[in-house]
Amino acid sequence: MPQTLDTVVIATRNPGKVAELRDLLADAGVEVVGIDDVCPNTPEPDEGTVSFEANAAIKARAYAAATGLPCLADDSGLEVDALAGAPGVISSHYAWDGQTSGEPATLTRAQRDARNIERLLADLADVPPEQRTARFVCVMVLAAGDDILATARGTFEGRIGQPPHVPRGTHGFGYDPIFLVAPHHERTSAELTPDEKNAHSHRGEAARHMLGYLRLLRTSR
Ligand code: ITT
Repeated sequence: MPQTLDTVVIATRNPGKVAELRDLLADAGVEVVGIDDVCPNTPEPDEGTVSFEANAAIKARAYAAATGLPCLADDSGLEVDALAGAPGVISSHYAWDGQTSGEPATLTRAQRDARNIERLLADLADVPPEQRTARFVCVMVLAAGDDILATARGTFEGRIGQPPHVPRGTHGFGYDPIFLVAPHHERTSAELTPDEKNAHSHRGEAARHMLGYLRLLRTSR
């Protein structure tokens, strides 16, 4: 028998993401719960390095199996054209070439972000502004049991700035302080308010598509 979509588990331990998605999905009449609310001891599944879609599907299926509830997972990262799409799926551990084992265990999230930014700026040191085009990508996958019910993708276009003009801005996380938002490339995404970023970002776009799929799926069940 198909599961109802009255409650959806968000496959993240990041309370900020749960709150953000709870707001975005409220309009679909879905109750959104964090993985820690239903299954606090669920181990994190190993992600691969193939694609955002594959990683999000791995997480969504693993948590759907662990909780017995429909589960929504996201995977995201930064693609830089001059680096053939890198850092891509290894965005969160780019400074260590994607090797989580190479990262010192004592690093805070902010320190890890700073090391990734330093590495990316060094890799792009000789690349002129017009060739520094990049985009954030977010893929969300909704799974029930082993079935993938929906996949949604969002992108956020920009350019990687050059020192000493970047890093700058205090909002956001990750590569935001060096990402100059298209089309004007005047502000970094760390200089956008959270509402401005949500309105334009890869995660906001993917969430809005997913909201549409959830509404459709709920009316067809
Ligand atoms: P969880 O898996 O615990 O949710 P994470 O840090 O791995 O957190 P993501 O998979 O969503 O988060 O993103 C992977 C990396 O891509 C992230 O660590 C950042 O370096 C970068 N990234 C993704 N979205 C970003 C954004 O909106 N702004 C800046 N950097 C971002």
